[in-house]
Amino acid sequence: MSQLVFVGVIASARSLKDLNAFTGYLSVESGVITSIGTKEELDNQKNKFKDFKFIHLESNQFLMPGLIDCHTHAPQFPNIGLGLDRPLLEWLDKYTFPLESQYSNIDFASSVYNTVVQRLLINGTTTACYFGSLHKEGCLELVKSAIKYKQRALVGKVSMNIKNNIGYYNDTQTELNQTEEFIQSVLEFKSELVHPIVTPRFAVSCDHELMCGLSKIAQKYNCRIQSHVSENTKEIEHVLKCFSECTTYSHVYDQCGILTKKCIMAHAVYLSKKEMELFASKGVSVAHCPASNTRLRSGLCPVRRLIDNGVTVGLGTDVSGGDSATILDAMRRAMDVSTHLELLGNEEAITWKEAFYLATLGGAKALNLDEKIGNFAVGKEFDALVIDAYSKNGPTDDYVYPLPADDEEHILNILQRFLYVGDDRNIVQVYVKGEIVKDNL
Ligand code: XAN
Repeated sequence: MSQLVFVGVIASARSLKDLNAFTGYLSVESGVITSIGTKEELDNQKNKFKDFKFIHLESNQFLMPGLIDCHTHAPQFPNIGLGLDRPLLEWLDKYTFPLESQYSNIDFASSVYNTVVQRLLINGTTTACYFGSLHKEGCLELVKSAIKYKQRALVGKVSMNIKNNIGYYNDTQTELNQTEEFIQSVLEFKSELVHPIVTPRFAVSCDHELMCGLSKIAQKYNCRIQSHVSENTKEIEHVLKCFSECTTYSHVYDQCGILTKKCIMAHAVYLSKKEMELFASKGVSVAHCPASNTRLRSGLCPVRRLIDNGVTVGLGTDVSGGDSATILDAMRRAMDVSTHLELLGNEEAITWKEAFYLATLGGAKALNLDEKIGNFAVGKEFDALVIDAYSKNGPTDDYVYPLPADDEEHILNILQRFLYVGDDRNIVQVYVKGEIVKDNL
């Protein structure tokens, strides 16, 4: 594996409020970041790097951590941009379950998943947390695609045991057996990048017994576990009717042992303060999915309130309830929803710097991967993007206005341009663990 030194603008979040952007260098050896510093520090130790490949970034280019998608449904990609005219529960029955039920066909699964993984990598998603479908073998195709194209991924075989009108569910014992077999098969790949995640779909599709069994499997294999919570008011009503002993939706999961620090819950639009405090105290993370919350008319997730209550938050594209495969879109939608809530007098909008954090280090924390990825620090694995804020044929023309007063202002300009206006054309290189997976430089 090559030894690299990047020289130029480097941007990475230290925390929600601290975006570190400077001109300097970063070195990588065997996929791991080995040093970061100023240009002067590099000049003083040139000899040390004589066998390294140098990548000198141009003035409108910068290096940033890879984007992290904390919640997306790989089998739903063939539906992207379709059927968004129904609320959640109708949408699932009419569009989503019929498509997902097709993944008993391995060839179909393999071809869709190869395309999905490549699409996400092109868009700079170096880590994705995937929902698969009900099918163990189909989901293994997703694992193979992520390994083949070198994406970091958590892959879940979806579990459901409540009847629906197209027979897209299994009995409890089949679900528990297949989940365990799926985990064992994924572990047999011995991939450093791809890991299994236990995936009860949500409390509308799973009963108490199944959810308790799945949480035990997650504990046995020390796996992460993911589901959906409080996305839509009709969904919440339905869940509280089915689990009448529970006072809140979160309580339904808590009584099954699902709410742990290895748990990622998508949506969380309608959590009460008490539920947020429960999430914070148990270390449960939220994958904020603003695109699907809007498209399926589910609601406006109060992301600032979640953060202020101590909940760890990352971003999810949530295709195909969400209509975009890129976390750049999720950043903008998160800022928009938060701004709408500010306009309604409900919360202070998140800033673009905070959106950058949520898409990188926040996501890594939400997935419990922040010891390895999420920002640039010596010892972390090198998942990164080279961005050209004004790439040829890209969405932004270089008017060079406002004229930057100094280097610092220029850095803020190119970062903002990319965050607010950029797309995959601006992402000229993508690295996962030091290996290049997209190269348009
Ligand atoms: N709840 C869900 N929400 C969503 O946006 N997409 C889904 O596939 C799903 N399943 C349960």
